[in-house]
Amino acid sequence: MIEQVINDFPILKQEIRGKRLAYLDSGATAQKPRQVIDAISNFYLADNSNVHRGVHALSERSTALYEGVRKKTADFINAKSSKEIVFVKSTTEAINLVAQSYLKPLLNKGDEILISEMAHHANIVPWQLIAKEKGAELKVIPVLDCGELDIDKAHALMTDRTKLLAITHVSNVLGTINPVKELVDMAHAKSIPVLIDGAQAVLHQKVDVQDLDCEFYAFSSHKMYGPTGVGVLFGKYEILDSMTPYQGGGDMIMQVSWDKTEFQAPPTRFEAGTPNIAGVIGLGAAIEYINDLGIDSIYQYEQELLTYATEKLKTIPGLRIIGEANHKAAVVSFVLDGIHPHDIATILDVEGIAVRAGHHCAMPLMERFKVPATVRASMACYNSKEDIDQLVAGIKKVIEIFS
Ligand code: 7TS
Repeated sequence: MIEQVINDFPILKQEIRGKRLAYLDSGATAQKPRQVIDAISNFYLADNSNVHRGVHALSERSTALYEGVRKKTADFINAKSSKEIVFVKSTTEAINLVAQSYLKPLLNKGDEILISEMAHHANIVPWQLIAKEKGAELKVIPVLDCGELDIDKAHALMTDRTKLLAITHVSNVLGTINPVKELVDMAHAKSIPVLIDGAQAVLHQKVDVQDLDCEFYAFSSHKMYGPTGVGVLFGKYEILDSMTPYQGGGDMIMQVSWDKTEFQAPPTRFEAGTPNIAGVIGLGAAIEYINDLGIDSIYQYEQELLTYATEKLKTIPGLRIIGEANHKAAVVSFVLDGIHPHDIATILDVEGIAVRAGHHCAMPLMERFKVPATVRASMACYNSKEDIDQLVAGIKKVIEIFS
């Protein structure tokens, strides 16, 4: 796979500080293949116009392209209909939309929102905001030492006061792939709706929202080889149709008078104002790119890299991997005895290696593992064993410098 793929990512061919670039920070944002960059620039060169507005040819063309990506996105996650796909700016915005338009109106004093200890802040803070406003409470599913969710505790924490389970599909820190289908079934048995944060899942493995049967699924284009500024909220149509928008403006209305406003049907109801049209076109190209490579091949390839990286890293004395779940995506977080993660990342950078060091927007999880931060190497389809070897050599250099 790698020989074919690497040529599609011109950015990866540069040197950083005179060293070969090993980009191991796809968890923060993935690089974009030429196909995505070309789709965006071709849109501006040939098709640019606002959508859903004009009757002129360019507007019809851009509307068709934009709506075409909605269909492509629906097919990508096997949604029943493209009407279940809302374009937003990010996973963060998708979760805020559900918090404000779906859950807040349903929430009463004493109600509970169930999240997990491995949640990204994007799947914590929107719930905290509405819980505070409505006198509701956040309940947290604990993470076991191995980095897996405590499923028994999850079960016990689902009560008749639980109004939503908001769960991470793949942890951006631990790499854990959670048993989301099992959790959805468990929640549904107690009539609890489920939102899945799929920001770190969609680029690594096949997602089928009909099979999962979740009420909502959120993800970001930029983590799956698409541009920044576009996110997707999948919602079951009947639920989207029951929701009142929390942002108003152009395009989302049927009729506006001084007395009242009638809204469009979903998904338009939730897309106030001019959307990120070129970004959505780019997302369409990213989906095509993934489909062409084959998501199952990507999964297999990345699993090989993960195994290779884990084995190599484990041979380094003083290195501790945080997150050793049985079922993991290609993400490895680690700490080194006596060396701060920021120092590690700074020295690795000098060696041409891009990793993220910090709390990864998961501060409660850092507290859980009693570390201030971790170093995270996150992989994608364009990485190779050479990148891992470079990382391992870089870490050995760090240890040498600090010894
Ligand atoms: N959920 C998870 C699991 C994430 O990893 C991220 C971003 C988000 C939500 C938010 O996505 P956004 O596109 O709205 O920002 N995670 C990371 C990361 O791990 N490093 O940088 C961003």
